[in-house]
Amino acid sequence: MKLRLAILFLSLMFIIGCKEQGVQLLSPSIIPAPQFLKVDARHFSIDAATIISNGDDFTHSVDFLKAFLEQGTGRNWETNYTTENIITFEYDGAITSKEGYTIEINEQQILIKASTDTGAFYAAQSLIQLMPTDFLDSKNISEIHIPAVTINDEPRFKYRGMHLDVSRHMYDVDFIKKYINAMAMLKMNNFHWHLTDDQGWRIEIKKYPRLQEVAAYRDSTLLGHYNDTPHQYDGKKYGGFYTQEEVREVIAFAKARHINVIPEIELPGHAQAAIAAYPELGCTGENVQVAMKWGVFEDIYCPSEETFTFLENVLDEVMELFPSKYIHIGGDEAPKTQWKTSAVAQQVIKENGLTDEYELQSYFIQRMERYLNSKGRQIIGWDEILEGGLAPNATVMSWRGTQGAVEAAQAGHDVIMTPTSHAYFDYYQSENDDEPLAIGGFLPLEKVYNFNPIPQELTKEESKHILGPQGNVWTEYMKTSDQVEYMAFPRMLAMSEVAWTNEANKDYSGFLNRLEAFHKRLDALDINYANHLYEVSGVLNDSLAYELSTVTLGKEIRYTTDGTIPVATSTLYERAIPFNQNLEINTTVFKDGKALGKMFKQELIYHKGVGATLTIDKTPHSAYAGSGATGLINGIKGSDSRYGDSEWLGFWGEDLEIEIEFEEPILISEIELRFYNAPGQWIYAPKQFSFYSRFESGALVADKILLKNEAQSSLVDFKYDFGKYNKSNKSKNIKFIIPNYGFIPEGKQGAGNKAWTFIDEIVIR
Ligand code: TNX
Repeated sequence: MKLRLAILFLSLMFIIGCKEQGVQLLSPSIIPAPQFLKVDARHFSIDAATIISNGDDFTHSVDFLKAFLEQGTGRNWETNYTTENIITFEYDGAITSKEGYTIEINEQQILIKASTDTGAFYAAQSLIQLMPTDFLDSKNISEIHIPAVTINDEPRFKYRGMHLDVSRHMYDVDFIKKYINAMAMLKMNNFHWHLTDDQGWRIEIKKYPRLQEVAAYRDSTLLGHYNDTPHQYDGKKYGGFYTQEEVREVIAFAKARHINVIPEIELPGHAQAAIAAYPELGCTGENVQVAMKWGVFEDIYCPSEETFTFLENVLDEVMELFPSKYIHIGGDEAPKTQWKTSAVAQQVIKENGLTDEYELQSYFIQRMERYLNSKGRQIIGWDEILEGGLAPNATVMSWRGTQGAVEAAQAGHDVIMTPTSHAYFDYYQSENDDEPLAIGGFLPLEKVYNFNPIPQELTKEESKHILGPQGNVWTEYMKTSDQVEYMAFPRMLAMSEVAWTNEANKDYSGFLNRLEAFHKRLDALDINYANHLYEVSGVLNDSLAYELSTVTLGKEIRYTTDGTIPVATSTLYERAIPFNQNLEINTTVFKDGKALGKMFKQELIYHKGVGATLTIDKTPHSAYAGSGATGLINGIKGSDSRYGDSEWLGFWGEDLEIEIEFEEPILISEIELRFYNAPGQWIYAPKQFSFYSRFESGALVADKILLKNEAQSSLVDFKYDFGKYNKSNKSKNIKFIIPNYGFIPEGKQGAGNKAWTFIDEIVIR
């Protein structure tokens, strides 16, 4: 399909001003945004006589739309051909994109063209989004007015995925269908079903009944967060599995919505549940339990012939059920400790001339790949499958950043982009303290939206290997489907636009205004989405004034600085608030005199470092760059519970030198340093740091300070008395040398990897 220069008339206003004979038209709020959309003032009205063409080529999409219309209008819809008052589906071979379509609406008809049923289906989805949001709720609609639009559309990426982990927590088949239905609405086409993990095996495999009897259940589940120690458990048996019948039902449901279901059967790691059922699959032969807490476990499959036979048999049943070309075999987070001491593993290493356990992992994956390839399937694996040599035909799912993606694409492998920095919907989406407990991290909607799945390092040719992005929903902290919805929406909407809409046609503020309108649609679908649209965010500008903003149009921001709760008559925010003393700002979004969102509170500490010059000898990791180096002396402390917010800076494995130069020499009495500490997320406060300070007198003072790192809390907030170095001498500068914690010790999450250092406000008093 030839796309003309895309001019997106993406609604700045929710309601188009045009009132035609009393007809109020909604401005289109389609998500993901079509590549080309033009609206004119006319409209088409669906009334009691409107019919639908039987569109021989697209019976399935026609039926889908018909069912929707019948449900909404409460009448039977006839199919026929005429030229007026009709919704017509037409085959158009000139539309070369297999998923592309066009919609042309005028007073007489709605004309949909596509060259495949998939294209016609996406057209139907767009058309549904042009109908009133409460369509399905309001029977007795005598006339439905649809704006006269022209849409030319096709996706940017051919892979548009959502993942769901059903091992850590499990959800009923109805919910899985609801999730798939929402994906289809957003034109996503791959559902990655994470079916097995340490905490539970969730797919019926008839040949191995102990997978159902043992591996599907754990005796107890961790309470609270993994970082809360000592660990406590609920003492309740938890589990279940999807029968093959149910799996078939889900696949058929997805297929009818043009969604492919990719099963994931994890190997060689994340296999503790299977080993609990069949200890002979492990390397120690010892009995283990299905895991009751989260993380990475030592018990992995032993590379014995018995294991390979088991896995091949399991995959035979899986392939019987899933028509998907891709089968995901995991490959992530497989500790090699047990292989090092296992005679069987060492024998396989020797017999196959492998150099170490990493090559053994690669041997393991390649062997599984050969098996699946021989049955006409392709494997997908997490980016660890690059270690020790990539399986020849594997597609890589890049999650630990984008380096794996670059490496794989350059080696000619296909890649799916799911980096933790932009695609992990189990991370917090807001800095509010009352968010439901989550694994950690911080991934606000805007960051998802601004994700560009093509890594900069790739050439145009190499970037053809990037199949597309995927949002991942790991469910350690999502006990219910309501929670899954809260974490997945609206970030799934943002990801759908990342996957579908070309970069040039994306626009975050336009998206937010469409999202605001879309809330009603989500309400109608009974989806428990998170709403952070009516919040205030603040930033300190270069002239040391604090700027407030909110993301949707047509709202007022009101605030107080005396500790009281803002009301409709509090100060209206019009210009940045000067920061020349300690400030406590309380602020809320209002519309028509009513508070919409919750109150946002920000404390600003006017300390002696504010306004000084700060340099760091390293650049923070791009995923955790906060508000840059000056953010360390902007008077704003980072969140005590979200290290990925706009204040914390994250550095991976690097030693740091941070220097603060004061405009005028100052007398320092106390210094406060803050480090984040979250061993579960590989983040460790340093064990020590040193500082140097040059006095006005020319003298230099230096000292080394040991930090107690036994902190059980997420924060190492350290204050020290600087006055003892310096009773009356003013400092011209101060320099901190902060060595990284080093390698993560055995027995901890991420053992053997470099630790992260997270630092935020350096408060100088
Ligand atoms: C890492 S992503 C994992 C999962 C966890 C997730 C939590 C990946 C391949 N492995 O097992 O659930 O982090 O964010």
